[in-house]
Amino acid sequence: MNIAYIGMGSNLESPVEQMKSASEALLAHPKITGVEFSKVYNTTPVGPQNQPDYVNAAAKIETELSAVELLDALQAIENTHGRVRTIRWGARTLDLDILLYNQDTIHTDRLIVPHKELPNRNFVLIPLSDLCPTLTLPNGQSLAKLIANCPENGISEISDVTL
Ligand code: ROI
Repeated sequence: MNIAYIGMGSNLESPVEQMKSASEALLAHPKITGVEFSKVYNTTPVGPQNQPDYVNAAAKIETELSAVELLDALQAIENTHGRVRTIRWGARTLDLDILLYNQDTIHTDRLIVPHKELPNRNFVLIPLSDLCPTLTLPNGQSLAKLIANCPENGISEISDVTL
């Protein structure tokens, strides 16, 4: 069995509802089990500022899917949520990224794991820390140290929402 961490984000078309529906799709997937969710956060956009705030969270899952099969499964969920790939770093209805897959390092055309921007994004690091505060990356860096060194970006828990 493989353990993966997935980053979840939305800033269009009722982001909280998008995230809830994405979490239901993960829970319902026949080859994804042991699903746990982080807290849910409201976050300031990283990149272009002329877009709505995001809702972000993370999930820990167990799966027999390979990393690329998991990517296919996540993209299928994104597509049923009206995700349209337009401009780089633009607004999106739903983004599901593989952050970590076991302690594997993967570099293919379709997939880079751990996610390249992980160290720069507190909207990913903080939800990961909810799920596993002692987590380390394949290169040995600890989550705690990454969080300490990450650029500041607005993030606040949405305490009345759970996935
Ligand atoms: N900014 C925030 N706060 N949250 C995201 O999920 C997010 N996703 C992105 C970009 C556009 C880089 N900025 C983001 O892809």
